[in-house]
Amino acid sequence: MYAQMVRSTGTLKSRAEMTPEEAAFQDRIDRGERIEPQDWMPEGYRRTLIRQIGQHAHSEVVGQLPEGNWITRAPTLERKAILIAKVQDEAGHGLYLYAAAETLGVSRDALIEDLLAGRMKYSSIFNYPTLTWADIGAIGWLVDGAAIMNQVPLQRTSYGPYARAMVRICKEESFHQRQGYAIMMKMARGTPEQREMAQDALNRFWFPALMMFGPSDRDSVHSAQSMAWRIKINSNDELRQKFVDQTVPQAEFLGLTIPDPELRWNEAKGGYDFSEPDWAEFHEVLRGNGPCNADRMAARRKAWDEGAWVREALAAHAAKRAARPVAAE
Ligand code: BYC
Repeated sequence: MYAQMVRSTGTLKSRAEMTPEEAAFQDRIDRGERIEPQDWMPEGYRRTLIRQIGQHAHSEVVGQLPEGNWITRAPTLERKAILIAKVQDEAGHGLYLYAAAETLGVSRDALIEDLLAGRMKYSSIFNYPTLTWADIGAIGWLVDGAAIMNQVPLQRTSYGPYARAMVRICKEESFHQRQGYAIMMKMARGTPEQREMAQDALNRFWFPALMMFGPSDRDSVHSAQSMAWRIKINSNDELRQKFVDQTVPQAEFLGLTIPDPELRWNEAKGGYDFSEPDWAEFHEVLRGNGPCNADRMAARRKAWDEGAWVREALAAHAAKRAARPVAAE
């Protein structure tokens, strides 16, 4: 119902083609006003938000799986406590985002059913395995780092509930990024074997992290309309470039090598030139053929099925309370 039906061809409606309501709405966006749930909005705006916020919520929840995999194997008690807190934060982010999506008139159950039926996506990055402890460092450093790059501008997105959810999420993401970088520092300054693990994690996560920003601008289906509506503030390539420019000096500080022979500083543009990710691999992962897609969906289905009795109990309790005479309250 949502994801696959919202297609922008990259051509936007001209002012002359807009209805008076659409033109007034666009004026509000252009003035930088926030849109709130009770306000009139074009159906495409509502559906685009449901798609993006819903996918974002799913990503947070599925994103618990690769890191949750290491909670029982964290090397120290302190690392275990930190990782548990981080994974719990991701569940919280999912909750804020599902709640923001619900303000658009869609239920959380419907969104989850769309995910489980393959009608909605989640971020490609979570279809890669976490093979060593260094991967937990690389995820915090690169994956949360990429997430922050994408989400800081979204604090200024046009839809109020989404923008407000982002404020809190970004605060927590910066802690996540730092804990990942702290793990990488420890590993990079450790034994030769630990250093090798850190480099190997960077080698495996670098290009998947670049894919998190979405296809290149020339292939992005939704960017033009989403940017006109300020659902997105920056294009996919702009954010990818900023991420590379920010991350290369961090890798240098660690003494690690970014696995890209084409990476070099471009004085004229004031940023790095770098290789694009393998877009064929990206599309394969989106089609469900990444290394962990089947495992991730199986885990989500199991959690949904095993939680059915909790949902039923909560619904029964709420119905009982609603039926109770007011005087008895
Ligand atoms: N993975 O027209 P485009 C986290 C899809 S979680 C999968 O450029 P758009 C974290 C896209 O959906 C981070 N699919 O799309 C959690 C579209 O397909 P549909 C999650 C992708 O929406 C736990 C098609 O490709 N962050 O931080 O304008 C632990 C064409 O793309 C991906 C968010 O969700 C991808 N990487 O731009 C640690 C941020 N890229 O929907 C960390 C909010 C593209 O037509 N979302 N697709 O079937 C966004 O900013 C935008 O949705 C995107 C894509 C930049 C991701």
